[in-house]
This record gives sequence, structure tokens and C-alpha cells, in this order.
Amino acid sequence: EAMHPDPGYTSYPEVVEQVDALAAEYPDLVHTEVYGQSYEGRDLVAVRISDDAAVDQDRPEVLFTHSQHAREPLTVEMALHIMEMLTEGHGSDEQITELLETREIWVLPNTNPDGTEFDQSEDAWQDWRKTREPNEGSDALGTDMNRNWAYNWGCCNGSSDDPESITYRGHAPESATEVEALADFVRGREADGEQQITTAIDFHTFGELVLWPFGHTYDEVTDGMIQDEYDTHQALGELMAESNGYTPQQSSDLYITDGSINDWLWADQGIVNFTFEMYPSSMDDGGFYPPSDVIEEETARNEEPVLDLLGYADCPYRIIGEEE
Ligand code: 0X9
Ligand code: ZN
Repeated sequence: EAMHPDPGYTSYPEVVEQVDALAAEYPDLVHTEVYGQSYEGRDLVAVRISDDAAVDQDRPEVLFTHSQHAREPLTVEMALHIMEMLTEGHGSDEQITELLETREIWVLPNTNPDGTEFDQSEDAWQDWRKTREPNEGSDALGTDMNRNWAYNWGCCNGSSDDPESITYRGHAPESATEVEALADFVRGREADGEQQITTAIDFHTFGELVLWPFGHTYDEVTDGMIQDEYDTHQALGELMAESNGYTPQQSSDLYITDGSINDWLWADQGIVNFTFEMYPSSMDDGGFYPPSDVIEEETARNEEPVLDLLGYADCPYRIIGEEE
């Protein structure tokens, strides 16, 4: 057995194994795709879940992304929980069965596997956040994926130009191998000029927050965000926060970020989307590395919010009583 700081958490090879096992157990419901390779050459895996997952349907799609930040391993467990909930619920739970008949659900269980493997490579956690790709002119490795997205990249003092920084934005938008692959994946979900993905959650830890765009400005309504669009994010965010007990707020209320996935998914792709900062609420309960015995409870806590979002995926604006 390889060394691991807490074997109750799932390593990347185990994630791939579990996804393959799930696809074998539920061939109708689970379809896996490799959407690229990490810098170190690991397969980047996307899992599509629907009642006929092998077939690309003309249906609203929902995207769940996990572990842009390596030191947030609870988010990988969240991905596994979503996949188990949906596959076990099909045929036994009426709401889930109907959702799988009317949606296509994408779970990308670990978008930064190189970071995760390094983070878990010793018997103590390595507190590693970024990717592991070298930077020209520096000994410091990696880019903060959540500062490397191609909308208002580096605009607003919400990231660093120093490769030593944990919020290093990279030398250019989408310069991180893993961000480019993920952005290409999202762009690839466009069909007939329309983005099929309507709604998304990007999972992080920690803080127990439900966050919505924009992160680059404190303004609610601004270039690229009209009032109805803001209100839709807020209403959906508050609805989800009612079920999990997290605090709902605009992401810039936490702090200003630029080049985040949230801002890009909304401004570039028109996807109504959220960042969840999972358990714990504070450093006292383990920070990025709570003991693995919290996994069951803290992932189950987001079942309702996930199902809520899937429910609104046909028309997120319905929550404020709009058709568009
Ligand atoms: O800083 C981040 O990327 C996220 N927090 S974390 O502690 N997981 O690193 C917050 C991102 C919030 N999203 C935006 N501000 N757009
Ligand atoms: Zn994070």
C-alpha cells in the first residue's frame, strides 16, 4: 500500500478505478470520457450520467467540477457521492429517475490530479493548491487553476503574477494544461451554436459558502450581468443554501478574485453557476483536511442542493419567474 495521509480519502488512481467500476455496474447510466491529459500525463476524466448515457442527447446539461485546488480533497468525495446518489437513485427514487430522463449530468471528479497526487504523496498532507507544471524563469511549480480562466484575467488585483504565490495566475489565460483542457471540454458542449450546459457548481473547501459571480467586482450589476441574471443567481444560491445551511453570497463578498472559473462560465459561456465552499466553516474543524470520517455526512449535506440545481437546469430563470 502506498503512503497516504488519510486513506479514507480517495486517491486519483482509486477515483479512476471507482469510476470504471461504476460504469461497469451501470452501463446504461454512466459513460466516461477522457477530455485531456494533465501536465504529468494523467487522464482527465469526465463522467456523463443520464438514463442513456452513451448517447449525446438534446437535453439541458449540468456540470459539476471538483478539485481545481489539490488541497481540497473533500470535493473529490463530493463527486463520488453525486455519482453514487444518481446511479443508486435511478429506478428507486422518483425525482432522480425523472432527472436522469430529462438531463445530462457531467461530473469531473478531479480536474487537477497532478496536484492531488503530490498532495497525498507522503504520510502528511502537503498543503498543495496549484497544478504541478513548471514555470519559466522560476523554480516554483504550478498555476492556481482558479485564477487562470480567460475572462478579465488578472484584471483586478484578485490574483498574483508571482509564480511563488499560491494564487499565481499563470503567464497567460488558459496557460495551465488542465485549465485549457477543461475550457475546451466546456466549449465542446456547444451544439448548433448553443451551450447545452445551463447550470454548474465548482466544488471547493472550506467555509460553508454558496458563492455566485462575479468575483472580479463588488458590483452586482455590471458589464455582462444584468439585474435578472444577478437575481437568478442569488435566488438559486439562496435556495440551495437553505438546504445545506451554508452562507449564500456573491463571490467577491469573500474576496476579489480574477480569472476564476465562475466568472468565465458565466460571462463567456452564459452558464448560471456557483462555487460551493464545503465543510468546515473554520480552521478549527480541520481546515482543508478534516478527518475522513466526516465524508459521509458532509457530502450527503449537498444532495438537496445538487438536486435543486438539476431541477432548474431546464430554465434557471424560472426561479425569478422569467422565461429567458
Ligand atoms: O480563492 C478561491 O479560488 C476560492 N476559495 S478557496 O479557499 N477554495 O481557494 C474562492 C473562489 C470564489 N469564486 C470567486 N471569487 N469567483
Ligand atoms: Zn479552492
